[in-house]
Amino acid sequence: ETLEKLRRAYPGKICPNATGIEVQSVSGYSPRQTGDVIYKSDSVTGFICRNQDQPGKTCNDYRVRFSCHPPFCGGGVCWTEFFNRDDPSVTGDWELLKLLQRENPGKICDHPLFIEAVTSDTNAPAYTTGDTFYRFSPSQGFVCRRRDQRRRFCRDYKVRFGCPCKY
Ligand SMILES: [Ca+2]
Repeated sequence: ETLEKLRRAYPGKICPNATGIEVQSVSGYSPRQTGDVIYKSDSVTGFICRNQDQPGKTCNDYRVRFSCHPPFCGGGVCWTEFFNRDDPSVTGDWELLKLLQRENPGKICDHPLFIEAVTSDTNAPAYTTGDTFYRFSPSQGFVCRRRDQRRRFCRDYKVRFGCPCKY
């Protein structure tokens, strides 16, 4: 349950700088109660239990959660609608934050905290398509360039941004 993989599996659900981690086996026991030898458990890496560290058994199945600072905490993140300003027919799919802000005045905050990108036709998360992304960040937006792909083509994506709700 590393943060890297959890962020990919749950885009926008974990704050950028978590302050703490809490771990439980799926049956509700702490790692101390299960007796497993834990390889890593912190708010930077996440959680790792390796079978190779357990004498004569395998790791329990664990779930984790993280503590976050405001505005993430307390429902302070509000998502915009999805935007789809470009299609990948020329150089690629360009969904840059600056262009989207200019073309949709008042609809996106100045400094989004999160970005989510999905395919426009099937709503598949961008990280599942196998495309390589030139830009994919809440501060810059999203770009898929055809030249970066082995097959020289990108799927068409739409994006939305997570903003502090007070906006
Ligand atoms: Ca698009």
